[in-house]
Amino acid sequence: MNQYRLPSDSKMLDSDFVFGVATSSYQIEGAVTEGGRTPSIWDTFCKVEGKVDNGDNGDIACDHYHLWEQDIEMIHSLGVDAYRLSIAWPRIFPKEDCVNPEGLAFYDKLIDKCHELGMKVYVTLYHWDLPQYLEDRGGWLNRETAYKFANYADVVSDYFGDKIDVYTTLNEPFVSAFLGYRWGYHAPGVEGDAEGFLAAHHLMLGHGLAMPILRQNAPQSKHGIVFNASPAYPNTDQDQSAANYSEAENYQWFIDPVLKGEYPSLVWEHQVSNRPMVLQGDLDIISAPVDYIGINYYSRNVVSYDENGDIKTVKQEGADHTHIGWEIYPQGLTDLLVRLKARYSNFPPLYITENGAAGDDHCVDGEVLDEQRVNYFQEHLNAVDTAMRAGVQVNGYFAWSLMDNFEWAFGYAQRFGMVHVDYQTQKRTLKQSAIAYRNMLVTRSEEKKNG
Ligand code: IFM
Repeated sequence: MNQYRLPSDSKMLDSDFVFGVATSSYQIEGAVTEGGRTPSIWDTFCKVEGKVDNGDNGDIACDHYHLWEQDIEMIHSLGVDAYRLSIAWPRIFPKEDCVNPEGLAFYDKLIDKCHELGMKVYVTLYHWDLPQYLEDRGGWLNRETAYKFANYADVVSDYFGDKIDVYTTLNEPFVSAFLGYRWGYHAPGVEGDAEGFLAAHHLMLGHGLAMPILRQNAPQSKHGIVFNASPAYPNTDQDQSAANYSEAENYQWFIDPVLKGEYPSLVWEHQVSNRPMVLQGDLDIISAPVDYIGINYYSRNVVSYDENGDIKTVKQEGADHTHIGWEIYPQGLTDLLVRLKARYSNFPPLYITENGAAGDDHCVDGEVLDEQRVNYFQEHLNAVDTAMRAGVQVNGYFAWSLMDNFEWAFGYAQRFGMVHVDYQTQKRTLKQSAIAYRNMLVTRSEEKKNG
């Protein structure tokens, strides 16, 4: 298949539906000691033995800090409407309360280039690279970090204003809080249920504090937040309540405070000894109106209870999995979108801000035949289309990721890119999945031109 196909009457082919690709700063930039940048929690975490596969780190990554211009041109060559990237907080504030003009200038020229080529820019302020000096004072366990985040959002949005088309406060607060401060798989590697919930609350508070500031500084831009979400399914008929709880912790804990101004009672009652300290007024701050919500979808969770009554995920042995071990389940994306619409009557405009598959890809004679990823994208595009036909309004779709990059605790062994990166030479090669995306987008724009 050299082109993804959508039914000709699909609303995804409308001219205002946004197609894009996504990346994040630590995963692609490298140049960790250049341009005035100081360490983030990921620089520190990568040095801890056993935390990242193969001892990998983001020191060089895709060297995007130096190759940004050719990368932006490559993104443009795919025919996308928008590029979703993140800003590295330690490039902007390398030291406490000290703004680094070089950091701002790096993103400024990159954003200018995107605009020059006709692409909109979606910028995430926090995609997990917390300055290490803030972690030294407790990181997201310290309420003060929420205020530091709001200040960082102020500086960035004051500088860029409406030049950034779409601002995202946080990417996947579930992952920052629970993988970083509850289970210890991600930086900073803290383990503890209460810590996880406290970090989650402070992240959400940071989001809420930033919202009015962003609106004030960039009144023409759109402002929102991005959540990862996995629908849950019971392994047996006895496991429905496990599935309900799994969804409550996985995404309702994060979305409910924004859209309902409360934490879901299922989790609140279950986690009595791990409840975060919620001060009066916090939920009003967190529930500030958002212009959109981004949803990142990769797979589903099939769950049951183990012998201790804890919820466990049950691997679907007969099913197809990607290289990272995640089940391929496109129906889950349709189900998720339909469930979100049913749960939140006030759900704002929605974007799929990430969707993609990890492969063990190889470049042979200049070609990367990533058939599984090609099928993955086609099936997930169909899944979005099906949800839209069921009445869910989706405004855009971003493939994760533009190019292979540093996949956190998995290092470079998991390749999520539509573009292959040779880490020895930094050569980029479009995989079949990118070619199929480009061909779909070229056809779409030709049809647009011909009315
Ligand atoms: O690579 C990550 C990304 O940083 C956040 N969402 C999930 C992706 C795949 O794990």
